Amino acid sequence: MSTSIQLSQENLSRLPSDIVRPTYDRTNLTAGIVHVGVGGFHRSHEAFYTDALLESGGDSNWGICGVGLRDADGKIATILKNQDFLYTLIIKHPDGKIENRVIGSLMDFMMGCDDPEAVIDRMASPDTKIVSLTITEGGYNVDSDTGEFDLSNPDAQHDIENPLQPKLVFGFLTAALRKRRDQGLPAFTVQSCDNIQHNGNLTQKMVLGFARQQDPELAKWIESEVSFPNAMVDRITPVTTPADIQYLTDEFGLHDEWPVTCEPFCQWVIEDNFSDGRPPWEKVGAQFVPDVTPYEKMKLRLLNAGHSVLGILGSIYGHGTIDECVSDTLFSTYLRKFMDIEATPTLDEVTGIDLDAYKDTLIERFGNPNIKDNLARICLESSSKLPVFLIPTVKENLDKGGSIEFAALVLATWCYYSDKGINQHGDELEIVDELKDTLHQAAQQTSDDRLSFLKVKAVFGDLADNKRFAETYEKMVDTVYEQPDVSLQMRKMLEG
Ligand code: CS2
Repeated sequence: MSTSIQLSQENLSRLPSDIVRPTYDRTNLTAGIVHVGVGGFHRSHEAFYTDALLESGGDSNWGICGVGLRDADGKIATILKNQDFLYTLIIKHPDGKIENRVIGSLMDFMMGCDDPEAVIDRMASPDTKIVSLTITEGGYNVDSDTGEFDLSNPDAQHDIENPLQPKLVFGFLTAALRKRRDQGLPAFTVQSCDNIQHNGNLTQKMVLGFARQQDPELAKWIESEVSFPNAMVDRITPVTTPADIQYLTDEFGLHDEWPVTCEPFCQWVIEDNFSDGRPPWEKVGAQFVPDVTPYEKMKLRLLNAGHSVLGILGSIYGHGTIDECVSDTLFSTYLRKFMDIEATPTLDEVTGIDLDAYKDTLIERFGNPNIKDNLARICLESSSKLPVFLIPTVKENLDKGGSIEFAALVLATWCYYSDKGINQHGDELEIVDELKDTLHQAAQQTSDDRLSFLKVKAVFGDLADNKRFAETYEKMVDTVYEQPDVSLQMRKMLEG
């Protein structure tokens, strides 16, 4: 196609007819939601549900104002502004079918690091009913020793002293809630959309941990007035690639600088606990339940842990993406066995969900050949993920005498991965992890002390003190260091 159309509100009517686009009046939207952390996941999930709701005739008070708090968010801010906050969601089905939808629910974007007071005012505005967050597991500023708010973080100290110039999200929320209280306005809901067990409870704990240091009176008000609903969120959203951008240009002559790709599957299970109203997301497929616990446990321990199992073992073996792993029968059998004998026995019954069917669907989703979900994304920040996805399963199985071998091989392989930084063929791995250096140093001591990696308490807690686990892990470490072709050990375990 020779001429390309820049994605913008004005150009929406010029797009080819097979691109779905918002038909509701975007000029009339009010930001009832302020969202911190506008990455791919927010754009494939909450913004997608909210767009569907607006499209179905929903209340125009539920527009979304995005917020970036880090300098690095400047790029998305600029791109979205140039596109009138529109972007394309490229939904890729396993059979090759692709749905393209321009999403219109985002209506503004603000940078907290450029003008913190403007962001605080926006959150404090009576229009704002919900401040939602996707700040990743690491963004919650948890002290890994105590599980409390980490006061040793210099940014947290800065924020305690400078209430109107915060850097971390907790400072922004606290300052905005102070304004709401002082103006006699109801508190907004703080809604985590991160993939963490009891994400609402954790957010509440961290907000209160911060607020108590800065202003104990306000902390009391927050405790009694602000809702922090727990939720389980799910949609596989790989990192956008230049090929995704090119696809829109080649197929449709559409110029979108930052589209998002995702799978067709989408799930959002939310506890119905909102301080100042909420959108009726149930009209577009979200589920409201009294207790989200069984759903989130199921998702974290099967889907996310499953990803980590493939991510770590697949990286050392030399696979590149999740679909490549599951098309290798050895890997998909290993994954299923891990899910069946280690993860499933730790799960509670989930009303209306057949766990076997859920696992079948997971393997199908992972196998979607059009979602090239890179193992580097899966292994990103493993030190924050594994303590949530995998280690609790190991601990529960140790308590009740269950199987631990399948997970132990993954952790031993992670030690090798952190130590060597290469796969079995000698190719360098792209490791991005806040604790990369600590993990590397600990793993390097393995030849002197085979448990050195397992002794990183911030990640494993006291796992190294468990005799049964330590013995199994040591054996696995020996095997992987002797023979980094992990497929041999995987095969042995499946045959044994
Ligand atoms: C992945 C998740 O980050 C990871 O390791 O398991 O991002 C996963 O794709 C999402 O939670 C799916 O909902």
